Amino acid sequence: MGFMTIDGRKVEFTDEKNVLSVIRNAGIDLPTLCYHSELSVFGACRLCTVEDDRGRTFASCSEEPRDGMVIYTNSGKIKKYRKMIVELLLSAHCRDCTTCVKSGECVLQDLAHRMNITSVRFQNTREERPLDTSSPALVRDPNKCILCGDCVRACSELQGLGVLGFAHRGTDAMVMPAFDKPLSATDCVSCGQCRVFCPTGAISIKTHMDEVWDAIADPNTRVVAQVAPAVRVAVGDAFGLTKGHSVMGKLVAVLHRMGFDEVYDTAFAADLTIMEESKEFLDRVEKGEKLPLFTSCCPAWVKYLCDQYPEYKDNLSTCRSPQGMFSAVMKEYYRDPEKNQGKKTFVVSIMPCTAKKMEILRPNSFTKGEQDTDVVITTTELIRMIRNSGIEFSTLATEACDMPFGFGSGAGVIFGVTGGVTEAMLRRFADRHDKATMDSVAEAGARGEAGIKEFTVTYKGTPLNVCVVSGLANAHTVMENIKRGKKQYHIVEVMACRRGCIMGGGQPPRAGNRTKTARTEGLYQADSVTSIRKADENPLIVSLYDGLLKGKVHELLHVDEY
Ligand code: HC1
Ligand code: SF4
Repeated sequence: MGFMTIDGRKVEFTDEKNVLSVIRNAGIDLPTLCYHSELSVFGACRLCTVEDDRGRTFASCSEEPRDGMVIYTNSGKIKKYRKMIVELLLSAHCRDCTTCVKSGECVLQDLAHRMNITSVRFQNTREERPLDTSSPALVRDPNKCILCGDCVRACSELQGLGVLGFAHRGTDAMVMPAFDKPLSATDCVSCGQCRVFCPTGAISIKTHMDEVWDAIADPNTRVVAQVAPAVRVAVGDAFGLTKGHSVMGKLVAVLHRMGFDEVYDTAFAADLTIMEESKEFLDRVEKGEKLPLFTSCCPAWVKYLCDQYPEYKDNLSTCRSPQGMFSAVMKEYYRDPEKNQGKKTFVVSIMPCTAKKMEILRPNSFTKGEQDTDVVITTTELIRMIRNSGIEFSTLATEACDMPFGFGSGAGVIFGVTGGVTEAMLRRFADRHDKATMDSVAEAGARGEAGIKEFTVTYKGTPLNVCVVSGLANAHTVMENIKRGKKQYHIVEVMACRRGCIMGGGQPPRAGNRTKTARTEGLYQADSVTSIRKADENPLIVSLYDGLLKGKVHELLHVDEY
């Protein structure tokens, strides 16, 4: 513990790792473009520069706090300096703010407002560069890059992939994939973490909102929505509601009002996934083959494994993701002419994830040669569409999902947080469904924010080694341990994004620790108020196996190969 003086006020500090954190904890929102607590310190943007009592200026993100320090965060010199940095960044930046997809969420735009920059004194000497639209999920616009390196560090430090890097020097410096290859020709898995960390519009979501509005406008099309678990806890705060609280009932209402014919919960299909994946798992344990079983619901992880560890492809569960299962079942339901009444069915999947846009194009997630999910929109696009519709979201009365697929158990809801798939499967293995049983499953070891969690459970006398992973850099560690024989697991759950889908690449960005915790707690809370908390007790699932799925389980719910 120590004390420093910040702008004339004595401030205590304890274990903050840099002066910037002490300043922010003291209630001063010092701007930064390149600082993120979960990434390494880069010190490139210099916006967090402060001055000490000897007139020395330094970047507060890269300075350790020391007892007795005297700091000024807003001296005349610092203010001028900070404004100049932003002006220089703006001078080399495409400034089509009104039409930029990041407008309203752009940190650079915010800073320009905050510093009252109404004109830029310097000329842009950078040549205009073409956009990279090759990825199914993201658009890279080099003209909006400010060289903060956030995307570079997110891709290499969190995902262990290093798809993006710095090229050239001086005023020619650029961020790009190696040899300026298009993203689609790299190891990119479309996870969108680079986009989450990008403070400007240099990496943005490839949007599909217009396709959805067009389908809604077509009277011959039945537009069906499925809403992923993690979406419900990331929308409310955009409309002034409590951060992290589930707004599923309002989402159903707003989607109906926007013109969707039917609205469903992907948690219903997550229940289906649990039924299939647990069966597949027990079968493999009995035969002692293809272990560990790797979960397959995260498309970024599936692509990572197929690209980096193809020798383990057979270990992936053959289950389609809940998104894929839902759309296959939905399309099959409306193949019946009596039900479709001559209308085309258009399935819109609302996801926290950019990689889901890639998953729907994978030929192994088609049924009868047809694409099951027509369009994926992310949470960020959904929020924009709600604003576009002008509907007052915060005051909407809640509504329930439609039938016949309108209910997901609590087990399906917790899929959206790391460890959720495992916990849902352990609930399935439990004989009882009372609170004490559910609580003991919750304490088995799947919960918590750690990137790698390991524990052992016993099922019918057999000890099962479980590993729960989030973040692909952590997946790399686990895969190397498995490959070298250092670890033996029976099941490995992997979600590509740290903390799971709640922090997916399509969620509203700039989520701090409070938001991450609120989203996690929001999903566990939504689960705890559900009376059916086991996938196998969802009555809609039970009747589906006796009806539509008869003889079609493999065709609709599994992939033939990866
Ligand atoms: Fe996910 Fe899943 S949990 S992958 O994180 O298995 O995207 O929310 O929809 O498909 O259910 C995402 C979330 C989501 C699938 C489910
Ligand atoms: Fe890297 Fe993911 Fe961005 Fe692709 S989408 S460049 S894998 S961070």
